[in-house]
Amino acid sequence: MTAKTSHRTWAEPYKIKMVELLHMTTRVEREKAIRDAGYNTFLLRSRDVYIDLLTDSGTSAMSDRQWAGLMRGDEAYAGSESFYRLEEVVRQYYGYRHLLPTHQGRGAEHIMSQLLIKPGDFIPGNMYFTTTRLHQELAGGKFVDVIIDEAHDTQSSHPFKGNVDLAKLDELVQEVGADCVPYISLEGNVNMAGGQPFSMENLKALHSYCREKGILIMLDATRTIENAFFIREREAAYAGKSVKSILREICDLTDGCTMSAKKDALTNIGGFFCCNDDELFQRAKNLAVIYEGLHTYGGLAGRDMEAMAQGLHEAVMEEHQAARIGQVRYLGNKLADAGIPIGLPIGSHAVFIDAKRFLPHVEQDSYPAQALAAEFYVESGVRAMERGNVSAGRDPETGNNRRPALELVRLTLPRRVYTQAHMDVVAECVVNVFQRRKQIQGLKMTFEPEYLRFFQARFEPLAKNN
Ligand code: PLI
Repeated sequence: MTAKTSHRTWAEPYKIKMVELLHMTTRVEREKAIRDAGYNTFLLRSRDVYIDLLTDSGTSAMSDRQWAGLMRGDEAYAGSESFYRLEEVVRQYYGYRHLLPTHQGRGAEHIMSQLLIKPGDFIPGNMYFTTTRLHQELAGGKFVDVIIDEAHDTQSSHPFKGNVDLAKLDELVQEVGADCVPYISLEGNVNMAGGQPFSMENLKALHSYCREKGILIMLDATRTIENAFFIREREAAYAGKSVKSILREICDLTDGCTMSAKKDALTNIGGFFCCNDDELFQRAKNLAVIYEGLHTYGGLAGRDMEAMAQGLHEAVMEEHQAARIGQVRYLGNKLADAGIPIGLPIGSHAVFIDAKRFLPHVEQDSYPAQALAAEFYVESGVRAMERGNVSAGRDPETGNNRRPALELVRLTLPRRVYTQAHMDVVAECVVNVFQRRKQIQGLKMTFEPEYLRFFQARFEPLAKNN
């Protein structure tokens, strides 16, 4: 791709019109804040955070056009014009026939799981996502990981660590029968694997396999525009194509999707479910009125749908994706150059720190990634998120911690929010903590909620030499 103007490769294609002031804290204040939060960064108050890299979900900066869209929102209960505008944009970029807005991604996951899964079913997928798997389990299904082995190894530089291992998938289908596999849950830029893409070649092979077996492919489209960017960059046959056309080709090979619009789509709230099948859509609309709202708003205000429609136009822009992914790489490369163990290749939405290699002396049931995220906060007011043993939860059959191969701290970059100087502060923070890593102890869990424990669990430090 040739740059339209001469600028540095990933410089931002926008300028700042309004700023939000940040609150600075002292180390003593942060030590108290993290103690009060039970060493869980989800329980910190945002006013106590300097650089918030907890998540890229709902944290994007909206553009002037999105803010203008808020004024245009049609707040009719039924048949809102904003819905029809959103429907047109989703059809244009994603290509599915039917759109059902939902309050956010998990609302769509709930509806889809209830519609497609019957008790005793198996749902293969390219690695679990927390809310996705929980909804599959609540519907009576069992998730089975069929991602390629390289995805579980932070040091593998495989360009498409989000690929499905078709041999693993076939083994499952042979064992349980295709009738017990309603669909494969295929995520773009797999979050828990470090923001790693699948290739179009892999998706085409998956499509042929699933057509032959009568298994649907349901896409988690949350970060699939970013996946399309990686396909263009890494798959020779797509080098000259646009992100838009690659996104469309991905969707055309799938049967429907769930979407958290709080990521790719640059909005602060929202999601949707899409499908091509008329009968499935009828049933989805009917469930929506119980759990979300009428099918032309699905838990969203008209203005939210306007912001989403405009956000999607901006999200598929080449220069937006170049800046987005460029900024993540800037931070990742700085950390890698300083010898910090990070997940490779650097993903699209976050830099993942390998807590097992950062804190080899902390055993996994003492939650090294949770402890490390708390240390980053105390060091510099940088808020990160654990993506390891706490997030993975317990095996429902044994009740034991799942102890996933990946024990990661995620430094997640909100879209269009922070500057290069902020990234330098984050890198300094991580390097400072790395220098004193031997003094860092693990944690013990003192409160564990029943579902999605990482959001609300509380911890305290293990006594020294424990
Ligand atoms: O947070 P929701 O309900 O809008 O979306 C749930 C969800 C579904 N799929 C994927 C791949 C996600 O990443 C996701 C939410 N992710 C969050 C909140 C995150 O911090 O990564």
